[in-house]
Parts: sequence; C-alpha cells; structure tokens
Amino acid sequence: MQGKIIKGIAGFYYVYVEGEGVYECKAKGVFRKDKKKPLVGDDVEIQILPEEEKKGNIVRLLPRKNSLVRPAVANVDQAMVVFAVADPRPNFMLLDRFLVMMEREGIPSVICFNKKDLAKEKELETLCEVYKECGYPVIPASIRDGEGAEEIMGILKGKTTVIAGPSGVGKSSLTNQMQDKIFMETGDISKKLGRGRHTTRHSQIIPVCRDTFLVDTPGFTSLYLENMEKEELKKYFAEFRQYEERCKFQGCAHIHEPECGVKEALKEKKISEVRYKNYIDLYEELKEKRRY
Ligand SMILES: Nc1nc2c(ncn2[C@@H]2O[C@H](COP(=O)(O)OP(=O)(O)O)[C@@H](O)[C@H]2O)c(=O)[nH]1
Ligand SMILES: [Mg+2]
Ligand SMILES: [Zn+2]
Repeated sequence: MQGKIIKGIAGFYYVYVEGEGVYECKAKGVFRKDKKKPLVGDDVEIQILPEEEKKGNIVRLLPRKNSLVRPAVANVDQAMVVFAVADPRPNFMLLDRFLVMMEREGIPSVICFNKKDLAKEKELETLCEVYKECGYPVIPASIRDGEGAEEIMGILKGKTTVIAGPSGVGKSSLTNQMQDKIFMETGDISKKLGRGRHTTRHSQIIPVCRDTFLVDTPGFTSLYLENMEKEELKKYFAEFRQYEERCKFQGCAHIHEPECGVKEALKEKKISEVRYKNYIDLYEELKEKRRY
C-alpha cells in the first residue's frame, strides 16, 4: 500500500493511506543502508502487519520532489504564510525573512492577512497592494467570520502546503476550519494522532481532503538566514528584478551605487520603502555574519 508520512515520533512513523486511515509504522533496515531518513511528507510504500491493527512497516521511500530543513518536511508544493493585520501587529521583517527563505528554496508563497475584521479598509488595501506588487498572491481573510475561506480552499486544494506564521495569528483556526469544511473519509485522525505535547515541537501533516495536505509548523518568532551570501539576497526580492536592468553597475547591490534602477524605483514609490528597508537590514545582517 502507498501512503504519506504525516508525523514522526520516537522512531515511529504515522502513515496516512487515502481511504484507509493512519498506520503506525517502523522503517525497516533498507534505509540505514543508503543513509536515507524518512521525512514527514514522504510518500512511502508500506507493508501491513496482518495480525495487528493499523500497524505496518515502511518498505520503500518514493522519490522526493523536494525537502525543507526548517520545517523538516518533504514534497512541499507551496507555503501559505499567515499574519494578522492586528493583534498581533504584523512584523514585516519576519514576513520578508520567511518570503526570502521560500524564494531561496524555490517554493511559491501565498500570503494570508488574517483578522481583517480588525483593520481599516484602506490600511488593509495598502498592505495587500504592497505584497501583490512583489508578485505574491495575497488573501485578506477573517477566518473567525469565515471570510476568505473559499479562496483559501481553492489555493490549498490538491497541494501540500506549509502553513507558517507567528503564533496568535489564526493558523490553528484556519487548519481547523479547512478540516471541518471537508468530510473526513477516514475516521478520526486527530484522535489517533493524539494532539498532545509533541504537536508544537514537531512538524506534522494534516490530511484535509484528497491529495490535500497542510503542514502544521510550530509558530516562529525569529528566523535567521543561514549560509547565505549577502550578494545572493537581492535575487529573492522579486520586485527588484524588473528595475535592475537600469542599474549602471553589474552586480549592483542597490545600496550605495550611483545610477541604480532599484533606488530610482524606490524614489518613484514603485518599490515599497518597508521592503527596501528590510532588504538593507538583512544585507547588513549577512555582512556582519561573515566576520565570525
Ligand atoms: N478578530 C479575529 N480573531 C481571530 C481571527 N481568526 C482567529 N482569531 C483569534 O486569534 C486567536 C489565535 O488564533 P489561533 O488559531 O490559535 O492562532 P495560531 O497561534 O496562529 O494557531 C484566537 O483567539 C482566535 O479566536 C479573525 O479572523 N479575527
Ligand atoms: Mg496554533
Ligand atoms: Zn542597483
């Protein structure tokens, strides 16, 4: 049988099989030989232990499309980063860090600004506009009131999505609502998985409907860009790209150089000041790091 690892704890892997349910599995010695460690998100082949209920062995790892280190998860199609427009107020540096990380991994991001019921219409509009200009799909939502739910479901359907964002922004409310929206064909998964003390420290996958999985990550408060050269950073600010051809110097970092297309665009307010400021701060941070 084929399934997906949705959780791993203490040597056990919980494998979700469409239409069957969750099997508690061990990985057989085959993996130790080629040094491959199964990850949450991996598609696997399992052999069921006939004499025991819902238990089995993972006998084969199917080819991986990609894998992330933080959160440690395989086969991710996209990320949905959730921030609240208020309570807590959005930390744009944190948002931009996250977007940079995903750009670097080649994983497309969608931004959900939640709790729109707490924002003024105009502010919300400006906020959404800034990130749309950078090429990200942006969904204003009020998960509490069910607003934006249809659009979110449309984006999630048929994909494996990492749900990320600081705590208190409505991530759990979102995953719960998405789960409720769909008839669960395979019994009570959350009961089987025991939403206990492990859930905040490890990534786990929540099957939502056919071929649709959410990766629930522990809420983050800080993110550091690791092993990145400062020269690399500008590649991950997608909105810079179209103005770079106007830069006089090859390899322009868009900071101190004269005749810089990005700085011109900034002056003309075509590039967001907040985004640009975050770029500079991240650049400085990467520069500092090199000294150690
Ligand atoms: N005003 C408002 N509150 C919300 C909304 N969505 C979630 N909340 C509340 O925000 C708090 C944190 O939500 P939760 O889903 O636990 O956030 P998480 O920490 O990101 O998982 C809870 O008290 C929710 O009821 C919303 O759309 N509007
Ligand atoms: Mg939560
Ligand atoms: Zn430049």
